[in-house]
Amino acid sequence: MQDLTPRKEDLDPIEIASRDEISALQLQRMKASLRHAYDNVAHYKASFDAAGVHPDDLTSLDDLAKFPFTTKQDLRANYPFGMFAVPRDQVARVHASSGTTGQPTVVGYTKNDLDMWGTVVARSLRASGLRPGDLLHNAYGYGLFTGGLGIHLGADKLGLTTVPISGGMTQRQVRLIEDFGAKGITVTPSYALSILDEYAAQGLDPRKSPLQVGIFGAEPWTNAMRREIEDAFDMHAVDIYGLSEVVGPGVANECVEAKDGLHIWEDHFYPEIIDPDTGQVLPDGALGELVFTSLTKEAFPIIRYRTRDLTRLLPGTARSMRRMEKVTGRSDDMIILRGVNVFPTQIEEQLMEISALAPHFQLELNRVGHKDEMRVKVETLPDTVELGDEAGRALASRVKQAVGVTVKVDVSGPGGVARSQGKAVRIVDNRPKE
Ligand code: DLL
Repeated sequence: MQDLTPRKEDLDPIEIASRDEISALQLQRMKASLRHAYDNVAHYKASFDAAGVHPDDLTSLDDLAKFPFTTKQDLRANYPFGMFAVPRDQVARVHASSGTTGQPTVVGYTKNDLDMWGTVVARSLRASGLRPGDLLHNAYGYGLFTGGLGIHLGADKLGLTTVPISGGMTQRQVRLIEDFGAKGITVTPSYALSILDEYAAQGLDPRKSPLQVGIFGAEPWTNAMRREIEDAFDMHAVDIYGLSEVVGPGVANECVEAKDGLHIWEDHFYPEIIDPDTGQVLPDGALGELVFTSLTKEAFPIIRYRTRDLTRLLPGTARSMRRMEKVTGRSDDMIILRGVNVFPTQIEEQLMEISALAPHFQLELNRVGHKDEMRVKVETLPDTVELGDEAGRALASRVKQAVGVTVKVDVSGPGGVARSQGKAVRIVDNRPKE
């Protein structure tokens, strides 16, 4: 793998500023953001008033803890444009979540917001090792999802050649990566695996592909998966994080030279970690739920938004800005199986240890009698079909050892597990609704 470390002089100065400078900027911006939300969004005025707090009460960053949280329910209750802080005709763009669990959540951006978003995505792509003039194959979905168009904004800003291929039509993905000579690929890690399969199907060696870096996010993935993908393509794999409610991709990104967690672009997004049960702010280093406050957004300021993503905050390394550890999972995706908490990433880690199994998996939950049962659906590789039973037993035993739950493993042949073209569906819950 080539050294893709960006040059120091190409970084935004704030990325390597002192902590004091970063905190001073954050405080000044946080005051303005709270004031903007309070003055222009009825929901924030009502929720601050109900909690007995006013933007003037914030004199230090720690004072943020006095302000109420914002949840997905608040956004739904204000569907579609009730959380906007500017008149609708100043909103240059809207995006929306898929809304699989009810009403979609709508978010909006002014022209300045789009400019800020482009800046943080450009910073993310540069941290990943891309430079002006490089060719980027952008396979995140274009549309209401923030992935495709968000990456596109940053790619334009950094001066890349962007191939806006979006998701799907996997044969064509491989063809264009090869024909155009893509240096970078932006895609979900699960869809990257489908592209990898397609290399094999076309008889091509992925290690000979022009790709030098993959920038993977929009769903949880493990360091074990990183090793698998890096080895398969002979390229770097870095993690990009974001969510629509905060901006989209580009809230945090790993640096290619360190790959030690994702630097949060703290000059625009202020992170906290809380205890998900009590709402108490936890010290850096503790595992809990990530909460974000936007510092510069105009159309859709967001104050103390509960992401439900579980991680911890760590000090800066390659950049001064704090890092978040790779996300363990969403609290909504936590399975409680006979009293034990299980995240799909824990199963992924064990699966990656078994060389006879492909990296694709799905978890199926069933109610059998009065008990819940989890079936792990996996598949063999083309040349390991006869090792399937043994590999399945090995996986069940590893999961029992490392995670502490008994699972059934269903091993099929190649192609047996449902593929994703975007975010993978890891859990199929067949249990009766209570
Ligand atoms: O997934 C934005 C995005 C697009 C991020 C492309 C990175 C790349 P949403 O659809 O609103 O936005 O989903 C946000 O996805 O709260 C996490 O649960 C999950 N997620 C996003 N990035 C990561 C990541 C986009 N790197 C939700 N690791 C978030 C783990 C991630 N989970």
